[in-house]
Amino acid sequence: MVHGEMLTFYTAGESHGRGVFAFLDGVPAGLEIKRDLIDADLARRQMGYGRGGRMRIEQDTVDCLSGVRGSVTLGSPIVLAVWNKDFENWRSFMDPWKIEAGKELYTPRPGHADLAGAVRFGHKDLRNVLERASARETAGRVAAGGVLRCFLKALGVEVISWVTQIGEVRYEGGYDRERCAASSVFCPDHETTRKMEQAIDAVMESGDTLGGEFTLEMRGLPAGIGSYTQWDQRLDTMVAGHLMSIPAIKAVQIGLGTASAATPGSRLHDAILPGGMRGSNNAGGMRGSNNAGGMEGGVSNGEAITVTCTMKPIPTLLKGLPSIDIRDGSEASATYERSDYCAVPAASVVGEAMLMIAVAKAILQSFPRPSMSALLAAFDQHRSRR
Ligand code: EPS
Repeated sequence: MVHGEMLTFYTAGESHGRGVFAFLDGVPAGLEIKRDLIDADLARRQMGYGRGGRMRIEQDTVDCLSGVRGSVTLGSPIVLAVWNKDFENWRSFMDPWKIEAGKELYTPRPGHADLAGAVRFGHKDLRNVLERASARETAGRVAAGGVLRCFLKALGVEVISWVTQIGEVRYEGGYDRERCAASSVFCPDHETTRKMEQAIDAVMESGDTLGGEFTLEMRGLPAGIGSYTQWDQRLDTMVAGHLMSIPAIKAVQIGLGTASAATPGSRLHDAILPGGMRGSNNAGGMRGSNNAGGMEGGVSNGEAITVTCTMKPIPTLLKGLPSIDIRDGSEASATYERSDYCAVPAASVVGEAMLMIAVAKAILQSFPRPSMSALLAAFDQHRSRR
């Protein structure tokens, strides 16, 4: 557990096991949980042009096994379940007590956890790795993220995301709620959406896969969340770590990110406008620009938190990449397992969840309170501070 951590979050579950589970401890008591909100996030995670056959089997919804009573948190540990419908087709291979042979795998996919995971745990059957390494696990993250969406909403904080790149097709504009919701790839521009779909169609035809990029924005977070006093309490440490943990994410940029390297300091740093101390009232707009992405010195500065994440292409290819048979090291092609062609839109929903988990942890680290009423009172007092 990280130094000073009040909120803990873990997941459990195998891709074709009984279900995917999320464990949250430290959510204050008295928070109203809206099940529809969690289910809406779970449904969005299943969407996106370029998803594979599994999404036609599943209809993910949240089940709550503990910690919530009458839609209100108790302050006790919360366990959420997203049951796998596909388990019925896999029961004889995934049963905890007795399994049949027939689903073993020996040729690791380059880019997947298969080989490195087998070395780590000494598995002789790659099935034992990929069942847990599968991105199916992200359903648990999104379910937990839904609980924290309710938490952040209660504090006046909102998170949005949109897809900014698929393959070589880029979108440079801003966010638009309606147009993003109407897009099959969660990109706010109709013409770019069409080009992104075409890029996905092309890889679907050739049996290839595509990665891309998405942007996250969190509005309404007051200044003063996180800390510069210890490396692991910096808000940027927490945000970057949580987002980097999403399967297939290879880069996380905060604010202007890598473009900061070529921008002189005189143009990069965000001018503090008169009245800038009021950053703590979470209104934003107290700075001439937001190149810092809403964080300075590991502490939120009252502007929007902006993060961009880069996703590599899914490593499961119809035409298996060069690999080996782990039983004797001989040359072989990687096994094809049903998968997605492009999961960037789905990853953007997971990104929202992980950003919400990171920031909720930071809020509860800065303001450790056992109940929502105590936290709201502390937050109100903080916001009115000059
Ligand atoms: C996924 C479920 C998985 C994959 C995909 C994401 O289901 P299945 O293996 O039964 O097809 O579709 O997983 C991966 C892309 C991966 O690399 O493991 C899901 O629910 O998101």
